[in-house]
Amino acid sequence: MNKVVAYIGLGSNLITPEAQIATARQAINALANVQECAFSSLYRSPPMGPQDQPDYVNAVMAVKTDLSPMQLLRCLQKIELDQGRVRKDERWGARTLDLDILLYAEEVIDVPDLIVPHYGLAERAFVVYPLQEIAPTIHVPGKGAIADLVALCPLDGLEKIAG
Ligand code: A4P
Ligand code: MG
Repeated sequence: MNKVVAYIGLGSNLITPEAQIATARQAINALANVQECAFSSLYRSPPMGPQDQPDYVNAVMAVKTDLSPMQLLRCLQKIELDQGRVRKDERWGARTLDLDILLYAEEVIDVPDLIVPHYGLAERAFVVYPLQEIAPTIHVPGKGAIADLVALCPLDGLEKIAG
């Protein structure tokens, strides 16, 4: 299979989020058939959803891979579990690590376990701003050019973490 570029959204708001993101980055790089091409700055933002949880740290990573979208999803879910992710019933609750497939080449995927582009992509400042940082000319299938998505997306308290 040919390699494609996929974009992964990383998020954490528990147990030293910056360290969770760094560990996840290493774990993704350690996957067979996945190589990092770019990694955004880290961004901090207030929680979307329930407000009684800590601020989040988010980043976006571009990888080259010949894993299928579903194989990539299963690998990312294993990394989430390895880093102590506990799935709870509460929607949008606190988590040590959330790994979402934002984009997989130009593909549009809609199967029970996987929706690509990620369903919240265009509305989430903590996704579109870091995505634009590493892919300033990318086109999001069904949504538009990243510059247009950023222009329409309020910052909602998002700030780049220095350093
Ligand atoms: N799934 C479908 N499509 C995808 C995809 N493209 N990538 C399915 C990854 N998973 C995908 O995910 C639920 C199901 O989504 C999985 O079984 C998978 O097959 P999950 O990770 O178990 O649950 P979740 O992450 O709690 O649900 P959800 O709705 O994906 O949460 P979100 O949308 O990821 O939101 N605030 C800030 N500031 N920053 C954040 O990062 N994140 C969340 C979680 C809430 N508030 C936040 C942030
Ligand atoms: Mg998720």
